[in-house]
Amino acid sequence: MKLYGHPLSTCTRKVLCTLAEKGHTAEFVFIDFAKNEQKQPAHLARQPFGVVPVLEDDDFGLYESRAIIRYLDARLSGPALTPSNVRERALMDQWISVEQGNFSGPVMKAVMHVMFAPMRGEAVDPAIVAEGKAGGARVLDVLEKALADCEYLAGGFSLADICYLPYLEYAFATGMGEIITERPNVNRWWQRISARPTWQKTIGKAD
Ligand SMILES: N[C@@H](CCC(=O)N[C@@H](CS)C(=O)NCC(=O)O)C(=O)O
Repeated sequence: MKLYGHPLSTCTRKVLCTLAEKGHTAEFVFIDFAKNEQKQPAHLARQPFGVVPVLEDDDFGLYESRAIIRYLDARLSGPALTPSNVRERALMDQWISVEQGNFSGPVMKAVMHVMFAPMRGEAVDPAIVAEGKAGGARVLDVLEKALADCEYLAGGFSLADICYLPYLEYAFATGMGEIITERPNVNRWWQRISARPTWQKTIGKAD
């Protein structure tokens, strides 16, 4: 298998973490954003929207990180990351949809602003940060209740937990960690899932 991606990309990280959880690796093909490689014809032939990641499994190509991690979980040996219980599986899908539809957008808008405004010689705009935090907090308020009496979002550790990890990591890295730490159940969940060796490996903090 080949994975086309960028090690700092949130969507690539979901796939790398899933591979690690399954106990597999893929050949990593670095797509250099600094050279705009994701918008070049060779990559557009794999991913017509000009983004990463892309998975190639022999003659089968697949893009969209959440589709890729579902494919990998079904395709590879290793621990199941999708609950067998039909209601837990439905909950997993619900939380992945909430991540995609409500959480990662506002959080990443603020994260990118904090990371890139100084590089453009611009001041960080507190209003953009506040908006991202408010959007993230709205979802974390809901997760706080959902995590009141369970360790993970959908039964055992699942693809749903993996989907939140990259965005929570960047929230901390850009000074927005309090939206996590001020919610005790969310904070315990974050501590639990981010300590996994597979996540530490994904972000380059462990072998
Ligand atoms: N919905 C897509 C989003 C992919 C995406 O936005 N990837 C970002 C990195 S996380 C990217 O390639 N950005 C480069 C660009 O927009 O030019 C997925 O889940 O795979």
